[in-house]
Amino acid sequence: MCRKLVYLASFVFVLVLVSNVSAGLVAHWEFDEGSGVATVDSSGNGHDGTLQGDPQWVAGMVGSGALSFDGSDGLVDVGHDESLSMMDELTITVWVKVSDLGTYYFLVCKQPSGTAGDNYPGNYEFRTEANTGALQFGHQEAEGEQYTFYTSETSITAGQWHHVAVSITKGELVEFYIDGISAGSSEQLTNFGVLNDEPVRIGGRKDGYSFFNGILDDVRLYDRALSAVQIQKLYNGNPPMFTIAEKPTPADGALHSNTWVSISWGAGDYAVSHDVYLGDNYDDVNSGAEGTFRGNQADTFFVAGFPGFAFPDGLVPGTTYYWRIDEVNDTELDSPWKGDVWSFSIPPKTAYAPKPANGAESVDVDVQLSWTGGFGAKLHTVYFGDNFDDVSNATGGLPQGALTYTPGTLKMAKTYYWRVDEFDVVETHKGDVWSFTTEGAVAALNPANGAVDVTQTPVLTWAPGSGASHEIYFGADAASLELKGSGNLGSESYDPGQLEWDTTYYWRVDEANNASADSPWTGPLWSFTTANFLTVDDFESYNDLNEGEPGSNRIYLAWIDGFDNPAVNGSVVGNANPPFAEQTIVHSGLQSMPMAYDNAVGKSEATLTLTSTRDWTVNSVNTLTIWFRGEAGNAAETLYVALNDSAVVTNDNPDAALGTSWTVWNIDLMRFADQGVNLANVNSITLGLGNRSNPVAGGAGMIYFDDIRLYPPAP
Ligand SMILES: [Ca+2]
Ligand SMILES: [Ca+2]
Repeated sequence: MCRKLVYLASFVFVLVLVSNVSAGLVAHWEFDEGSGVATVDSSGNGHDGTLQGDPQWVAGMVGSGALSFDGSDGLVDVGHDESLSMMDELTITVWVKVSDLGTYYFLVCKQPSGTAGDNYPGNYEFRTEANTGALQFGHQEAEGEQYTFYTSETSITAGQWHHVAVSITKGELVEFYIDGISAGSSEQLTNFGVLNDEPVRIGGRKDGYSFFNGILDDVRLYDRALSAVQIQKLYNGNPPMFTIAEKPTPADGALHSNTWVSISWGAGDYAVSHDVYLGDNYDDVNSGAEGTFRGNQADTFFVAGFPGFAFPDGLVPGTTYYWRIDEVNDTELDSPWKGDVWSFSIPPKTAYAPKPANGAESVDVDVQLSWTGGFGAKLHTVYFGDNFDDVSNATGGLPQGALTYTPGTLKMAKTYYWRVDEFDVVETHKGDVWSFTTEGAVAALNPANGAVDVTQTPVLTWAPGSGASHEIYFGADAASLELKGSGNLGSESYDPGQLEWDTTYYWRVDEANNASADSPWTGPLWSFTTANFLTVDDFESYNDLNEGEPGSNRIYLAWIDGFDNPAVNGSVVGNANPPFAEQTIVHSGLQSMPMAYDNAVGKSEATLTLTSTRDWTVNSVNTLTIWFRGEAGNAAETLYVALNDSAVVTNDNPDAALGTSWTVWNIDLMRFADQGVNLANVNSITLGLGNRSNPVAGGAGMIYFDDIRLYPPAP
C-alpha cells in the first residue's frame, strides 16, 4: 500500500515535468497556420505573433507552412514580455531562404527605432549581412556602450533553405551555426543582456529599414545557450533535450575559502531526483568509485564539511574536491543522465598565487610583489634575496599585515628569490621559494655608465637585451665609435685591451634579431673614464657565489688569512656571513676588505697573490697608497705591508689601528726596491698588524682596507 502511494505521487510529478519539455524553449513559431494574420507560439508560453504588411502563407521547410516576405513591408510582431528579455543566455534558430543578398535582412530583433551607434540599450538584432550573406548579431548592452556587431565566418547563399543559429552565453563566445555546423565565433566585447520593452519582431525592424525578402520558417528562441551538438540535432529535426545537471555552484574550478560547502546545481529538465558524487579524486568521482556516492536526493543542493555531513571533519585546505550530479528519472529509459565532473578547491594555508608568477621573466626592476594569503592567514613574513639557499633557509623575519612587498629598485637581468611564510595565529606555514628574473638590458653593465677611476684593462660586460646577437661599438670619440665585433646571446663581454690613463671612453651595444623587422636596436651610449693610477685591489670584484660556481670570487679565497693557520696567524678576512666583503664601511665603490686580528699568536696578516698589475713601473708610478680604518676598542698594533713575502714597510703611527675614519697611507716604492723587490714583477702583497719578523703576543681588533693603488709622481 505504501509503495503504491509513492508510485502514484511520482507519476503525477513526472506528468507535470514532461508537459514542460525543453524548459529552455521560450518561444517557437512554426508558421503552419496557412491563413490569417496570427501565428501561434507552440512552446505554450503564449508569445503569439501578429502579421503586419502582407506576408504570404507558403509551403514550409518544416511542417506544412512558412511565411513569405516580399522585401517591401512585411514582418511578424510578437510583442514584449519579460520572458523575452534574456539576460544570461540566448539562442535564436531560424530556417531561412533569402531571395537575394543585396541588403541586410533582419531575421529576429528586439530593437527600438534607430540605427547602429544610436543609444538603445539592451537591444539586439540577428540578421544577414548585405552582399556577403554572413550572419550577424548586433547588440548594445547599456546606454553609452558601443553598439557591437559579431559576424560569422561562413555565409548562407540566396535561393536555398538554410538553418541558421546564434548561441550566446554572457561573457563567453558569440557562436554562429549554419546548417548544423559551426559558422565561427567571436569573443564577446560587450556585456550581454536584453533590457528593453520593445516587441520581438521577425523579418523586419521597427524603423522599417530593409524588410525581409524571402521565406522564414520554424523560428525558435531559447533562454539557454545551445551546444554545437544540440544545434546539430535541431538541424536534423530533433529538438534539444536538457537532461544533465548544469550551472554548478561553486562554479567549476572555483576557489572556495571555507572548510564547509553547500554545492548546488540547476536540474536537468527531466530530473526527478539526483545522485550526488563527491570526493577528492577526479577518477573516483568520474567512475562513481566506492566512497564517492553520497546518496540520491530530491534537493538540488548538498552540504559537506560539517559533523553529520559528508567530510564531517571539514574540508582540507590545499585540496581540490570533485563532484558530479547524475539526473534521475526512472520513467525514462536512458536515465540516469551522467553529469559532468566539476571541481572546487580549498586554498592552501601557505601563500599562493604569487605576482609576478613563479619563474616570470622580464620583470620590471621596480616591481611590487604580491600574493594571495594562505587560508586563515593573519600575518605574512617576506624573505627576499638573490640566493635561493639564503631565502629558503631564512628565519626570524618581521611579520607584516600587507599582502604586498616592495623590494626597491632591483638590478636588471638578475634572478631574485622570495618566500612568504603565513601565520594563522596558531602556527606558521612556511611558503615555497618563488623566483623571477628582471628585465634584461642596459643597467647591469660594467663599468657602470659614467664610472671614473676605472682600470686601464677593463673587461666590459652588460646584460643581454631582447636580441639574439649584438654588435659592440667602442672608442674614445663619441661621435665616431668603431664596430669592434659581434657576438651571440650568452657572450656579453668585450675586452678592449690596454687603455690609456685618465681617458674617457665610449661604447654602445646594438641588439640584433633576424626574426624581427625592426632589428637591430641601437643601444644607448655609455661612457667611463680610466684612472690616473693603477689599481692593485679596490675590492669591488668579490662576490658571494658558492665555491666552484662559475664566476665565484670570495674575498677570503683571494686574500689568504690565518683561518687555516691560527697558530701563527691571527687574522680572519671577510664577514662570517654573506656579504663576505664589507659593504657598509667602504672608502670608495661598494666594497672594502674587513680583517679581524688577534695577535695572541704575535701577528695577523692576509696575502694577495698578484695575477695582474704586477708591473709597478708602468707610467713611472712611484707611490703605493693604501686606505685603512679601524674600530673603536681596537688594540694598538703596528700596521705593516710586505711585498713578495719578504720586503716589509711599517706604518709610522703606532696607533694607526685605532683611527675610526678612513686614512691614506702613502709609501715610496723605493722602500721596497731597496729591500730587493723587482718592481717590474711583483708577486704578492701582504697587509698585517704586529711585528712580522719578531712576533710578540698582543691585542685584537678589526680593521678595514680599501683602494690599494699605485700613483705616478704628481705633475
Ligand atoms: Ca513551418
Ligand atoms: Ca672599494
